[in-house]
Amino acid sequence: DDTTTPLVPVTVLGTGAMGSALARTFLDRGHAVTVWNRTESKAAPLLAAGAAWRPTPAEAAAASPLVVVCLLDQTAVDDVLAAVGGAIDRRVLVNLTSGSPAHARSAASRVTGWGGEYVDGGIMADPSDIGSDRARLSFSGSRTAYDTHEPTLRELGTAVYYGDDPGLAAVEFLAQVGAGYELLIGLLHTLRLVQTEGADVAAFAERFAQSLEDGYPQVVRAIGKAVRDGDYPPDLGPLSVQAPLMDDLVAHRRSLGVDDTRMTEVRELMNARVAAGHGDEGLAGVFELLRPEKG
Ligand code: FVH
Repeated sequence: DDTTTPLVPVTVLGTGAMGSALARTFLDRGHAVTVWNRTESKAAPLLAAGAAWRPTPAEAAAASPLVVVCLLDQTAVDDVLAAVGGAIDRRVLVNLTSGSPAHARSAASRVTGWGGEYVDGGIMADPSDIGSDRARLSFSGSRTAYDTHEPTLRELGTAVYYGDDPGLAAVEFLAQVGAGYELLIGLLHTLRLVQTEGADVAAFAERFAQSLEDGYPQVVRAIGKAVRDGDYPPDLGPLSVQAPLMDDLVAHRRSLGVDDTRMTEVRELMNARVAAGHGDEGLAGVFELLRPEKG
């Protein structure tokens, strides 16, 4: 019926794996889509699917009120922003390229300097997830621009807006991905231990995955609240009980020749907290010893 608001025309700058998935999703939802890519041939499938081509970033940006940028890295974004320049005037630029909070803030000031509005975003998904709720997107920056285009951006996956500071989406992305790698490097070292002891690494990984589903979520939530409040009740038990276990964990890895860097770090932090009189508190209290120091 003609009461529905007309779909926003969208320009996508960068049609690599992810940029193509974004453009195709907008096409599938019925938007008029304009694309530009440094290598024109890579945009061919999208043109065949109905997207319009513009030969320069500026002309492509001028074609739509909503301009989505998805390029390899921050250097690419800087190159393309320079080529867009004043063409972004009175338009919204949504940057979905992975990058640092500082870069998001500098890109935001460039875009607003040209009369545009800037929204930064992080995509936690593979290109094949785009268009489904398996794709998780974080956004930050101009609240009015986000509110205006939220319906369109939500077509890409589940979207969360973190606030006016354009750097907040990158903070969330780097924290989520960073916590994941901190966990997974520890898992990889532990799989080396499991294999060295002659056990089945895949079976162990299956059991560990189960324990991540069962026990860890409430520990993660409890630690978040404890750090927020600066109050550290026992979490995986009191530190006085946890700390002695560390000697076994470190010794076992050392006996197998398995890396014990992180386990030794945990032991030293726990022992320091116990020595400072916090043995009746939880592991979360180790937060007080981590750089940068508070205050
Ligand atoms: N792909 C994924 O699974 C991950 C999931 C999480 C989020 N990332 C981020 O998405 C950004 C783009 O990643 P991508 O997978 O699309 O990367 P490519 O397929 O390699 O496409 C890169 C595009 O960037 C263009 N490009 C590179 N350098 C420049 C430049 N100096 N000037 C202009 N464009 C440039 C490249 O153009 P071309 O090589 O086709 O000419 C592609 O369009 C990324 O931030 C991931 O961290 C994806």
